[in-house]
This record gives sequence, structure tokens and C-alpha cells, in this order.
Amino acid sequence: MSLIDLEKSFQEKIDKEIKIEPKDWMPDAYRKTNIRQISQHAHSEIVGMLPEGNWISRAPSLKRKAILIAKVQDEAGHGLYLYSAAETLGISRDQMMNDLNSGKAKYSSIFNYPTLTWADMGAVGWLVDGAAILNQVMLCRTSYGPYARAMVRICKEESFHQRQGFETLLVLSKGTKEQREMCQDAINRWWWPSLMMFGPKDSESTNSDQSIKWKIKRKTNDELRQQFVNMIAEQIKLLGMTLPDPDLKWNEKRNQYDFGEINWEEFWNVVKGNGPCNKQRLAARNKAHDEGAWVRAAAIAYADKKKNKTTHKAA
Ligand code: FAQ
Repeated sequence: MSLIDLEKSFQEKIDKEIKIEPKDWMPDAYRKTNIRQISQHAHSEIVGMLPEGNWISRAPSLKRKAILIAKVQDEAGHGLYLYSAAETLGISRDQMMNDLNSGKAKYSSIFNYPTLTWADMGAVGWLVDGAAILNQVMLCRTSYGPYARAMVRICKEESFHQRQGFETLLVLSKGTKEQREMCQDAINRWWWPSLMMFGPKDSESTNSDQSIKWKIKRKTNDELRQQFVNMIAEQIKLLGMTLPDPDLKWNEKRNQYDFGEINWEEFWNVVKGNGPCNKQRLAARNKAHDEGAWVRAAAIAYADKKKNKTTHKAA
């Protein structure tokens, strides 16, 4: 078959909603886009453990500590499913780790902001996991099979994460004056960065058109962002708090909430490595990688020993 025919039958498969599997023929650019997106997604889960991990030792009760440990552990699991999904496309885990640790690979901008108070654990769960879920529910139907299947399980866990975040804020919102202020302050700081998680506006999104044609993405950045604003603008009423946007208003005609302009300069600054915590996050990842070298060496030595024993027996 010629390249043109291969590409045509590939697109036909996508149009018929048939999943693309690792051994199927695929255009190089489809492989590369999936490796880029899945590995960035995996890195986001792993780096995303850091801002919350920061609060495990300071959680206000044993119950909150147990919940937070479980959540952070879930994020590690998500990273591992996603690295495995990316590996099926021919990239090695070592390569992905090197790209993350050297600063070459991107991860979500949101994790470059600091978690300053306990209320941030609620805001991260409610807003950050909330934004992540909207995006990930769409990815359960992405065209690459291993990615879609990984997302199904991840979404179930993220849904619990968002609820625990909302519940943490709900308790604070009914607490003392100081607790209510802490709750509002966390919402104020996390709102705009959460909107940035959906990526640049559609007119600036370099990958969207092709990714939508290949059904890697099913909705555009702006569509998902709007969906998120509509959802949160209603949920915040239950907390009795406000969102820090004077332009947020229900629009009867559009049947959607209008909202203010995102600070895109801040977004690109963070993406380029100049956010409040970019350097700290990379330093923490590199430290963990270096300190874990002996574990990887021991696992390889053990696997070699086991393999040699089996070969010996067979001979
Ligand atoms: N941060 O052309 P587009 C989570 C880059 S998981 C940094 O629109 P695309 C769980 C983008 O890579 C959160 N960079 O790109 C959790 C591209 O650069 P490139 C992560 C960003 O791929 C919760 C350039 O800008 N979720 O939170 C960002 O079509 C709590 C142009 O952009 C995923 O990764 C950004 N926010 O759409 C864990 C979901 N946005 O690569 C712990 C999967 C854009 O060409 C605690 N990913 N860029 O050099 C996606 O759905 C997509 O990749 C988008 C971006 C929607 C993020």
C-alpha cells in the first residue's frame, strides 16, 4: 500500500471510531503527538504530587492526612499508567524521565504555583482536579486505545479527588472567620491558574486542529474551559464564596457564563519555566531521581540474577 493509501485507511478507521492500537500502522506525526501529550500528561501527574505532598506532614487531622496520602498515591499511579501507555508508542521510560528532569519536557503549568495554606488542598482538589476531570472525561474516548483505557480508571479516581477537595472547602467555609478567609484566599489564588490548565485560547493552540481531526482531542481548549467556568460558577454558590472575576456573569443569550480575560503573559511565562515554583519542582524531581538510583540498580541486578538462574536451569 502506498503512503497515501495507508493514511487514508488510517483516517477512515478514526472516523469510524475504531481505536488505534500499538501494532497498527499510524502516521509518524500521530505517534509523535500522542507521545508528546501522554508523556506531558504523565509528568503532570508526577510533578502534581509535589504541591500536595508538601501538606501530608501538616494535615490538620489523622483523617485528613490519610485522605491526602491516598490522593497523592493515586496521582503516582496515574503517572505510571500513562508512562506505560506512552511506552507502547516506542519511547522508553528513561528517555521520558531524562526529558522531564532536564527541563526539556513540559508538564501542566498549574503545578508551578505554591500551596501556601491548608485551604489550598481543598482548592487544588476542587478546582485543579475539577479541571483535570473535564479534560480527562473527553480523553476516555481518545483514538489511541492504551491512552483511552488508562483514562477510564484515572477518571474514577479523579472524581473522588474533586469531591474531597470540595468537602475540605465546605468545612472551612462553615468554620471560623479565619477559616472562611483562608478558604476565599485559596480560591482567589487558584482560580486563574486553573483556567490556564486548558491551554492557550483556540486561536493560539498550535496542535488542536490536527488533534481534533485525529480524535486525540474531542473538544477544544476554549470549549472545555467554558464548560469548567459554567460548572464552578454554580458550585461556588454552595460554598458561599466568590470567584475573583468581576466580569463573571450569566449570559442569557449564550446560555453560558461570560468571564474575564486570562493573563496570557503569565501563562506563557510559567510554561517557559519562569513560574513561581518551576525551579523548585525540577530540583525536587532531580533529587528524587538521583536518590532512587540505587533502587533502580538493585531492581536490574535482581532481574538479571533471576534471568541467569532460569537460563541455567533450562540448560
Ligand atoms: N501547561 O496546542 P496546544 C492533573 C502547551 S493532570 C503547560 O493547545 P495541546 C491531575 C502545549 O503542550 C493535568 N503547557 O496543546 C492532577 C503546547 O506545547 P508543545 C494535565 C501547556 O496539547 C491533579 C502549547 O502549549 N492534564 O491535573 C499547557 O493540543 C491534581 C500549545 O498548546 C493533561 O496533560 C499547560 N496548561 O493541548 C495531578 C491532559 N497548555 O507540546 C495532581 C492531557 C498547553 O506543542 C494533583 N493533555 N500547553 O510544545 C491535553 O489535553 C492537552 O495537551 C492540553 C493542551 C489541553 C493540556
